[in-house]
Amino acid sequence: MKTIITYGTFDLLHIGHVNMLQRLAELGDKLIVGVSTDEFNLLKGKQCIYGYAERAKIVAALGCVDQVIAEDNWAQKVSDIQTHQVDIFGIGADWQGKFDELNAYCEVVYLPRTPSISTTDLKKALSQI
Ligand code: C2G
Repeated sequence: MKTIITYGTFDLLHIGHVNMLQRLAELGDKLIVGVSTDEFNLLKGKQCIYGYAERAKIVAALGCVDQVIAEDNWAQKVSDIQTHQVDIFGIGADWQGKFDELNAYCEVVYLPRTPSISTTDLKKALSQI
């Protein structure tokens, strides 16, 4: 059983998020997603439209996602990798190099983002309707 883990805010879930999660799911048998809590998002400087409960439920509803956990700090990744016996940590290439230290615990992959879509752009477009 090959287990993959990733993390993110996933606010206003869009095709970029879905493409990433599906690509990561294809790397193994089980995909675990750490969804950032509202408190952690404040630390990340992100103001979400949906609260944690809704974002977690939406991500959990995706067929490619097997388990959702809360992400409430930067440092939890190592213990999550150990607790869940993770084989691969994956995330978008916008984070390229930022999590290389996790190579000590599992394989680390950075996958290309989907171009021309972001939650920030969606918010701007919605505000102009
Ligand atoms: N993503 C993507 N293409 C986009 C937008 C996002 O592939 N057009 C990917 C990001 O690269 C990331 C995932 O979707 O892997 C979630 O993106 P965000 O919700 O923006 O999460 P982020 O703020 O990057 O949080 O500890 C890690 C952080 O929690 C990551």
